[in-house]
Amino acid sequence: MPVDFSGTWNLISNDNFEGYMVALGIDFATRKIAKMLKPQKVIKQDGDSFYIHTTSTFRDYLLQFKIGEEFEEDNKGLDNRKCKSIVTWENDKLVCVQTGEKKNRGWTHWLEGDDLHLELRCENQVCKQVFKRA
Ligand code: VLP
Repeated sequence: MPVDFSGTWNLISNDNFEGYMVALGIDFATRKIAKMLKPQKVIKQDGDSFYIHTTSTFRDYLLQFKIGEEFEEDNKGLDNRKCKSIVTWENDKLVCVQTGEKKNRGWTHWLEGDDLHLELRCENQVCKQVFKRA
């Protein structure tokens, strides 16, 4: 039985989001707004199919994928760069590699106790987010 990430999750900490956004080329004004946000994630996991909806008062981002199937990701409302993404299991961690213009881009989700963790990577920057169940 794989880990089940399903649920509604609220952000409680966000380490080096600024560095991650700078690496993505997000402009100053957008970064100022974005770093004040407390996004919520709604995750639906059904076998190999995932729905991850990140919502905030400013912008939303919906990602749907199947494990092991590469897809085109548009990052609309984020940095708007297109990339080829693939998500796989590495033990109990969900690992996404986002291949495109930015080197070393991707993210990893895992559960630790009752918390949802997310590491966001771009170039030499790592942002670490923690969410609690709503
Ligand atoms: C862009 C960078 C903030 C900042 C401007 C807009 C959506 C894993 C993965 C699923 C993400 C979240 C990406 C955050 C990048 C912000 C708007 C913030 C709310 O999550 O769960 O896509 O990549």
